[in-house]
Amino acid sequence: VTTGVRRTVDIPDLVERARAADPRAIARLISLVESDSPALRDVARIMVGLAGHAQVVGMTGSPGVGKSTTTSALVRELRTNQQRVGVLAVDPSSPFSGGALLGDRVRMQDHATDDRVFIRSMASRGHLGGLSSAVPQALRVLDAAGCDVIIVETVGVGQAEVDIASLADTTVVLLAPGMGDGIQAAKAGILEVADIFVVNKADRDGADQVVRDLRYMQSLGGRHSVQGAWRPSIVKTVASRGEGISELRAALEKHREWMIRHGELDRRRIARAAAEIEAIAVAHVRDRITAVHGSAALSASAARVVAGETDPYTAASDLVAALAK
Ligand SMILES: Nc1nc2c(ncn2[C@@H]2O[C@H](COP(=O)(O)OP(=O)(O)OP(=O)(O)O)[C@@H](O)[C@H]2O)c(=O)[nH]1
Ligand SMILES: [Mg+2]
Repeated sequence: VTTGVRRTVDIPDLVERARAADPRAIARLISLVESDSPALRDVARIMVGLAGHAQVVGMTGSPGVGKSTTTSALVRELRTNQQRVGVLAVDPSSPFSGGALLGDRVRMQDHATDDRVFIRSMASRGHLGGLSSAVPQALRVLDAAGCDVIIVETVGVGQAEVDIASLADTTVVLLAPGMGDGIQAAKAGILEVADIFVVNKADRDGADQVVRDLRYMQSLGGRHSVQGAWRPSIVKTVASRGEGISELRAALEKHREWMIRHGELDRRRIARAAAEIEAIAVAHVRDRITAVHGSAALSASAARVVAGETDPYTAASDLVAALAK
C-alpha cells in the first residue's frame, strides 16, 4: 500500500502490532487516519471486527473546568483496576493538533511511562469544516489496540461538544462552582447530552449549589424525564486531589451496564455508524461533483442562479443527475 508520501506502509503489520499494544504502531495508525491519506480506507477495512470492546467516554465542559485533571485522575483510577486506557484530547478550535494542548500533555505526564495508557491530541476540524472523520477512526484504532476505556476530552465551546457527545458511549459534562456554568451549560444544550455530571472543584464554595441547580433542572423535564430513561448521575469531585474519582468510575460502569441492559449501547453505536456512513457518502458525492463536472462547474452554475437563469434546486438536481450517468 502506498501513501501520499512515497512510502510503503505495511498496514496489516501495523494493525497486528497495534493489537499487541505497541504504542509506536498505534501512533502511526492514528497519524495515517489523521492525514486523511488513501490509507485511511485500508486501515478502516483491515480493522473490521476488531473494535467494539472499549467504552468511549466523552469529557466536555467549559475551559478550565478541570477536564484534563479529571481525565488524568480517572486514568490513574482505571489503571489501579488493571484497565487499559486511551485518551484523545480533541481541540475543536484548531485545524492543527498539538500546540494548544501542550498544557494537557504536561498534566498527563504522570502516565507517560505507562505503556498501558495511550495519550494523543488531535485537531477536530476536518477538511470539510465538520468534525474530522479521523476522530471515529482514531477511536477504532485505540479500541482495536485493546483499550477498555477511551476518554475523549474536548472543550465545551460551540457545537464541538455536541459533536463529541455523538461519538461517545457515555458523555460526562463537567461543571464547577463560580463559572456561571448553570446558565452557560443550559444555553449550549450540553445538559441534554450529559449522561453523567461531574461537579468539579468541590473544594470551592458553591459546589453544593451547582448540584442543587442540576437537580432542579432535572426536575423540570427533558429527555431524561421520560419513563424508564437514564437519569444522569451527579458526582462531586476534587480532581486535583483525586477525590470523587472512584465514584466517577462507578458511575461510568453503572451507565455502561444500564445501556447494555436496555439495548441503548447498540442503538447509540448504530446511530453513530449511520452518521458516519452518511458523512462519508456526502463527502464522496462532493468529490464526484468536482471529478465529473470540474471545479469551475459549481461557480458557473451559481452564476446562472444569481443571473436569474435558473433556481438552486434545479441547478443541484442537474449536478447530481449527471453523476449517475
Ligand atoms: N481548586 C481546584 N482546582 C482544580 C481542580 N481540578 C482542577 N483544578 C485546576 O483548574 C485548572 C484547570 O484545570 P484543567 O484540568 O487544565 O482544566 P481543563 O478543563 O482541562 O482546561 P482546558 O483544557 O483548558 O479547557 C488547573 O489549574 C487545575 O489545577 C479541583 O478539583 N479544585
Ligand atoms: Mg484540558
